[in-house]
Amino acid sequence: MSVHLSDSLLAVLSRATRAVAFTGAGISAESGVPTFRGADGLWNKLKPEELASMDAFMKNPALVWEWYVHRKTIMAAIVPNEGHRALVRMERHFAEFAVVTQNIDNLHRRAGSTRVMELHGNIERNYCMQCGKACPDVAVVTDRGIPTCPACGGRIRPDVVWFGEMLPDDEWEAAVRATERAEIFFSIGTSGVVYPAASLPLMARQAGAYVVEINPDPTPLTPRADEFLRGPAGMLLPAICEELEQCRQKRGR
Ligand code: BV8
Ligand code: ZN
Repeated sequence: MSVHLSDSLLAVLSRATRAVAFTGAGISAESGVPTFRGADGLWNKLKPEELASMDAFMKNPALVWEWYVHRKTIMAAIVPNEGHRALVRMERHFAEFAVVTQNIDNLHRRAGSTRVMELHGNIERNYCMQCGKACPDVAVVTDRGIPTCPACGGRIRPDVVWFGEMLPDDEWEAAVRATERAEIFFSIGTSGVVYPAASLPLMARQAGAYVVEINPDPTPLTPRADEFLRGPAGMLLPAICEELEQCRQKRGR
């Protein structure tokens, strides 16, 4: 499907060598993962502070595990969509290309993206809160209480970043480095309300990147982006890829 891209975006696509794709729950919506704040949003039914926080887990670990088991079940049943696959194609056309994601669904890696920074962790990983042991294949049977560590008996938790928790240093620092080097920065399917992740698009702009927002709805970033492409990522990202590949062919690269 052809999409009209502005001359300024085409000019940047034809010369940029370093790019970042910053993604939120919206890029996984077309795979069937409910977003957080949309009409079918997870948070609408469940409040983040009631579930995605250490307090919630200490207060009611079984409830929190029940929510994560529900989401693990959804995420195990879905596959990457055209938007994820377009980012894998895009990667080949830049000397430096990073996917910086807020998502914990592992869909970028499963699609084949090779440089993925997971700012908020990954639902497929769990670890022991006592000894830190990774417990990847923990069988969470919430009606028999919550899983405990085979090595020390400590409580096991999902390896995700809860509200009030610091982001993993290495992922965050790598994301900031890539953002500051980017010549083009795509902000894809995020409502831009969760910090510090939401500060990346503006950091990119300040560092001189051309910031392109892809979302069916405007967000707080929209007025400050260089370009707002209104629509679903699964349609817009493949169209951008087409243009990119044509630019590269014209330039014989
Ligand atoms: C931190 C993992 C430093 C878990 C998530 C008080 C105390 C402490 C901190 C704070 C505080 N007040 C504020 C903060 C900061 C807080 C924060 O930002 N709160 C917000 C809500 C105000 N941040 C933190 O706590 C962070 N840590 O600050 O540490 C610190 C430490 C101690 C004390 C002080 C400071 C940690 C934040 C990480 C939270 N964990 N996830 C889990 O998933 O279970 S956040 C969660 O929200 C997900 O990661 C999600 O990705 C993220 C952002 O949401 P979006 O991805 O944007 O999803 P959303 O549904 O909102 O939007 C979807 C968009 O897609 C929409 O715009 C929609 O239009 C669009 N869309 C829909 N369909 C499509 C589409 N787009 C394209 N195509 C489509 N087809
Ligand atoms: Zn342990």
